[in-house]
Amino acid sequence: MSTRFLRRFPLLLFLVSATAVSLFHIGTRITQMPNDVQAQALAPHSLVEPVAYLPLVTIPEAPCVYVETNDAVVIEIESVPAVDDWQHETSFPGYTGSGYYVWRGQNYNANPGQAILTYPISVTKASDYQLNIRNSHGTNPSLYNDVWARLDSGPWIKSFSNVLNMWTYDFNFDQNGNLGAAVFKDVTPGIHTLELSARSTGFRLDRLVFSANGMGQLDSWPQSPCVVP
Ligand SMILES: [Ca+2]
Repeated sequence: MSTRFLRRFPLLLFLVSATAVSLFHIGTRITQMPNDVQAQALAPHSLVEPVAYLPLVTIPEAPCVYVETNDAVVIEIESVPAVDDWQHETSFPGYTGSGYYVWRGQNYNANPGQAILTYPISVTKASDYQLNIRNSHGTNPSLYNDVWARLDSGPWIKSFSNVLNMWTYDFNFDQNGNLGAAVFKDVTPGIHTLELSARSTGFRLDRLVFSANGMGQLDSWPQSPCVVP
């Protein structure tokens, strides 16, 4: 198509020019790819390999031990991680600390050792020690009212309260039908492991007091320090 011919038809000249400009722009856009895409296209493959990250290394904290002060170890139940169907709740008012644990799993009336909460403790005095767990339960004074407890891998003991629908330190052992205060005999100075395992659905545990000779328990007693031995 000669220039002379196009000059005779201005509209045709315009259309040919516009088409040429458009093709130039398309070509320009293709060469103006984002820098990262160009880099992948142009750079040696090894330069765009993802960085190989080292796995995160977490150093486990040494477990701390709750140390007796003034003949008692005081621990909020929720101080240790909840396991299994132990639930951290706050809906039943009057708890101490940041809440309480309630067992929401099945009853384990005949098979202790399920869903164990573990409390390492340290005492300085050789003595009998009484365990009082601040607890509550609903429904019936003598139903859904217990938990298993043991010290240092000893026998699991059914531990119960008959106080209905209020927080109480009433806490007793049922040792094959012999009912009495929850006392561990002849505890020696040093580190011990107190464990609780699930028994009754709906039984709430708030805080525990482990005290020499059953000296008592008060909400105002501060939590014992937890010290890495
Ligand atoms: Ca609590």
